[in-house]
Amino acid sequence: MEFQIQEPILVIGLGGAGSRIATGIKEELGSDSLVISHDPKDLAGKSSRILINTSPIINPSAYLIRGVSLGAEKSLVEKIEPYSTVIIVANLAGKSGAALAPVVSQIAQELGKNVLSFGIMPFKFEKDRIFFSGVSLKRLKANSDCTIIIDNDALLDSNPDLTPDACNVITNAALMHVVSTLKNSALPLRTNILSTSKDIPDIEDSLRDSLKMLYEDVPPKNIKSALLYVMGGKKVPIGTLNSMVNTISGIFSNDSTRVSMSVANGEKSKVVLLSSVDGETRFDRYDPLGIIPKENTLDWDEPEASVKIDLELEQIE
Ligand SMILES: Nc1nc2c(ncn2[C@@H]2O[C@H](COP(=O)(O)OP(=O)(O)OP(=O)(O)O)[C@@H](O)[C@H]2O)c(=O)[nH]1
Ligand SMILES: [Mg+2]
Repeated sequence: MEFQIQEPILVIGLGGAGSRIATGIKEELGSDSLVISHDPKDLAGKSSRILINTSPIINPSAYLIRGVSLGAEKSLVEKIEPYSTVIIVANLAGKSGAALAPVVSQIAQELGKNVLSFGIMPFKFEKDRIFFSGVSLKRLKANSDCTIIIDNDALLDSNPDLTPDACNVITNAALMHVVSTLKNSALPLRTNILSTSKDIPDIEDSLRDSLKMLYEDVPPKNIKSALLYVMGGKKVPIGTLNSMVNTISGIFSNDSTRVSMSVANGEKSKVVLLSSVDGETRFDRYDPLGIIPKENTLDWDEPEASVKIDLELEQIE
């Protein structure tokens, strides 16, 4: 089964990075967009937006942002209703994105939309975000037909010399590349991991680095299919392209693993690998209670949130 993209499409950006990337996707696909954040700066200049207003608190917790967003459900439903496909771009490494992704994806799913989501995972050193982003990803996955995970940390792990900013440039470009081919190539349903390399002249080295990044997140036996995008591939000899497909097929060595290739034009040559996975990934370990199956979790239906209540109680010392 493949993910179906049906027009009209709404691209929803959550948080600062989510809003920026969503605007890029909207331009690429010629679709509509909606940006949602608790920070007015993220929404500046955007025509369709929802501000999650936590005032007077200016440094709200992610749970509070989520709690306040529940009050915006009606306007969210109104905005999403007219579309067939919803593409959610959530920066799960940020507060707004991780807080809002479960809420927005749940509404889209309940309205019966085709939901494609992109989730950006934090760097390892962002320790305070790991747990929350893990739980948020689990819910985003459950509410989406297809989820594409971009793991900042895996890229940094396999390229320790990169700065966080350089990592963002690389992963955002890889994400945009997948988006630009959405209309021509099929996406498998389920969870996919996006991996790539930094700019290196040799395309086979780029493939090796992309695989290294992928292995940070998932054991090879859990990889069910792989789509290999070769940017600048029209300048690469056919023999090299062929041997790259053989290399990947050999590594996954599971007869049922499908490998396909899409060659794109481009100045620099580089590999972007989109692998669909089944079973455990590194992100399941971000939430220590994640091993408990859903049916044994009593309060799964509603994501945890805190609400803003101004109790008129005297402070008792
Ligand atoms: N891949 C990628 N990750 C990003 C990008 N921008 C931010 N991040 C990640 O998100 C983390 C938080 O960055 P912020 O700029 O605060 O992101 P934000 O979306 O505004 O998040 P909040 O303000 O917390 O809602 C960074 O440390 C990175 O891990 C981006 O453009 N690409
Ligand atoms: Mg921000």
